[in-house]
Amino acid sequence: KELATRIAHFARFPQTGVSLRQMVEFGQNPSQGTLLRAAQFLHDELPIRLAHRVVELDSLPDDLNQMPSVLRVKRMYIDSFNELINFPKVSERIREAVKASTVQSEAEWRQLPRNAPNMTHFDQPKSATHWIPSIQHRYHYDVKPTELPVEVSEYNRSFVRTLETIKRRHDPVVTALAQGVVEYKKLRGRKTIDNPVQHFLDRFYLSRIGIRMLIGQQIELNQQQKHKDFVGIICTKTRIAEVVQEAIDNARFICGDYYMLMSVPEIELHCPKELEFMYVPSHLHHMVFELLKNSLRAVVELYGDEADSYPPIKVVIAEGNEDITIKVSDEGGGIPRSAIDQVWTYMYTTAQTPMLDPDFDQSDFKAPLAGFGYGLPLSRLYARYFGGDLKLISMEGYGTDAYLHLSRLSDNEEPLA
Ligand code: W6P
Repeated sequence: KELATRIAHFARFPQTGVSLRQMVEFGQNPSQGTLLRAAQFLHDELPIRLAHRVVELDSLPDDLNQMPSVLRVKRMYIDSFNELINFPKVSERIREAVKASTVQSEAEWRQLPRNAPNMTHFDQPKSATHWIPSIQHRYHYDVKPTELPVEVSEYNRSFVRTLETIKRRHDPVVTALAQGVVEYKKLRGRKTIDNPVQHFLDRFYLSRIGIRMLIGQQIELNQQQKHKDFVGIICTKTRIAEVVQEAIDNARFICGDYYMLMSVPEIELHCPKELEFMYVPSHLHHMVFELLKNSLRAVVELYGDEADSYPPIKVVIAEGNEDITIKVSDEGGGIPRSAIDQVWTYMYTTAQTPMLDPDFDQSDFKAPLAGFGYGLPLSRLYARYFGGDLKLISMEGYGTDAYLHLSRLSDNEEPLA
């Protein structure tokens, strides 16, 4: 079919990663012209990423690709793919106008030093990388206050509306795929998922984080900037202590609520004052909140919900050159070493409701203090997305330490499976 050919065509192009630094450099005080360039990049890049996912969904083993929920997810990716490739291209006239408003021409760009990063990508035709030079080097400053045709901002607005539709469409993807895995396990009489499926889900969800990050940035950059330290949804001066303290308050509240506790375990925070770094606050909150819920649960279940007091959970934040590391230590009895791997597998717990997206509106959602569901594996993906990681070390019979590493070197490109 024609659609299948198109998908296959786009899936042959390599995906193009963007680093946190690139997102920030590109997104600072963007003019309508810069936003248009970003739109052009996304207009090329998103169909490529979506097509890769469709191909992967199609090639899931053992009829997992035939589960109704998996087909539903595939349909979402195809619908969004179609919407994007049917979205009009920027007209020659508009493109020329934007080009004229920028300081440097493509010819000038070509004369730049050969060792400029990703220089070689530039000549690769028909891939989204074509737009990347401007993103990577910001050689195309829109400093000339030239009047851009009104069509530029109209195009931007219209493209943002399309992105909003797509983002909303994909809200239920994590839950739907989880449902698909349940259907599969039922059909095959399985209790666990095997490594290939685990790896597929890791790749798939990681890719989803990236797509939503890019879409979120584009939508946000087109709004009026709310706060001076924000570039899209990235905060260039994320005050870690503040975000972590909020996660502490929220986790303790939910814990007390869930277990109906008289006294909720204390959580001590040791953090260098004024420690700031560039990050997405909602991601940070999401990960720390997830770790704290697990620690609280372990402590409360070990000591019982009627205890007068509990051993406190300790959060230590260390600032290195390479990483900022957040350690969460509990004395909740630990996990047997043989069970550690289980923690990272996607086991669907029935109580699970979308606590899964940091950008998902959760205000009306009463969270269960769910156990090992999707929370930890997804948090690890959020950490890895910006070059960090999440590790657990447990002393069975005592407690667990979780290490959340966040890379300070914002040059890490998105990991693209
Ligand atoms: C536990 C199990 C766990 C998972 C993640 C973080 C903390 C903890 N504590 O007992």
